[in-house]
Formats: sequence, structure tokens, C-alpha cells
Amino acid sequence: MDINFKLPVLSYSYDSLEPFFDTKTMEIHYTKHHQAYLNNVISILKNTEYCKKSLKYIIKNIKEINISSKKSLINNIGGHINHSFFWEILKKNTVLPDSLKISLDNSFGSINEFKKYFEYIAVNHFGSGWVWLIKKNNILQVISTNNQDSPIVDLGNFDYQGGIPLIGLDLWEHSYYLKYQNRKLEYIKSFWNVLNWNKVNNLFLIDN
Ligand code: MN3
Repeated sequence: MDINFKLPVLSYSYDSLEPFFDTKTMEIHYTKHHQAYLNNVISILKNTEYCKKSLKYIIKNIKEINISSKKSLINNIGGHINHSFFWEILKKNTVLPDSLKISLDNSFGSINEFKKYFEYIAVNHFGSGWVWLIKKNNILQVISTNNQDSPIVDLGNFDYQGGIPLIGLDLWEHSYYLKYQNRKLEYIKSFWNVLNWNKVNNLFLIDN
């Protein structure tokens, strides 16, 4: 078996996003929740013709993959990809660069209006899912997705697919319940303190 998918290595420690994202949540989120999605992907692909393919190949060719547990594969690969993206955009004390700021101002009126709209979409997302800022055809949009549906895994069944995600925030209770319990909006607002705007800006500068 060639499948040797590993969790992406975090470039920071579990406690480095305190007090906004707490140490215990970060540790469990990464070592248990994210690991479980990845383990499921491995076990689903294990005895199939795709077991020697790369994860990149699987994602790129997801529409053509023909296995009995395809729905489960989509859910779990989404879980893996969404979390891998999420860890990458977290860092405290960054400043929003001008190029992205101008575009957010133009698209949403102001940065504050953008944040308010993102929070509104996030807090009103019913059930588990994610809230995203994506860039598609050079237009910035805030959207939410259910469960582990992902803008990155292009099944061609949603308008947002094929867009580049710039920001993604996990809205599953496991991502905030230990610290914030039912205070979902407080969790969402805390996110602005740990969002790596430099990383987001780099993604924004990619052409699509
Ligand atoms: Mn999660």
C-alpha cells in the first residue's frame, strides 16, 4: 500500500493562538478531528485502484472516481483539505495589506462592513459547515458550505466551486465548544485576531 498521507506540519505551537483559539481546542482539533478525516480517506482508498495515487490526483479527479463509498470519500477528503487550508491561514498580529484592503473596501463598502457580513453569514449558517471568502472570476464573495463541502474539491455542483478560497473558518462545534460553548458569535469575532492577513493577501494575488 502506497498511501502515506500525513497531516500537514503546523508552523506554530498549539498555544500560539491564545487567548483567542485555546491550546486544548487546537490540539484536539488537529490531532483528533483532522487526523480522523485523514484516516478515513486512507481506509476508504486502501483496497481500491486509487490507493497508489497522490492526494492531489484524487482531488483533481474526484468527479471521475468510481468507488462504492464515494460520498464518504468526498466528506472526508473535504475534511482533510478544509482543515489543511485552515491551519495555514492562522497567525496572530498580522496587518491587512493594502492590495486586499482596497479590494475588500470596493466589494463590501469597508473592512468593517466586510467583517460584519462575514460574521452574519457565519453565525446564521445552520448546523456544521464552513464560512469562506472566495475569489472567483476576480469577484470576492462570502459563502458558507455544509458539513465538509469545500470550494477546493470541485464537484461542479455548486457555483462557488472553482473559486480560490482566501479565508475559511470552521463552524463545526468542535472548533469552538471547549472555549466558547454556545457563544458562536464570540468565536467568529475572535477569528479576526488570529487570521493571517499576509497569507490571505498572497492567495488574493493569485490569478484565477
Ligand atoms: Mn474542524
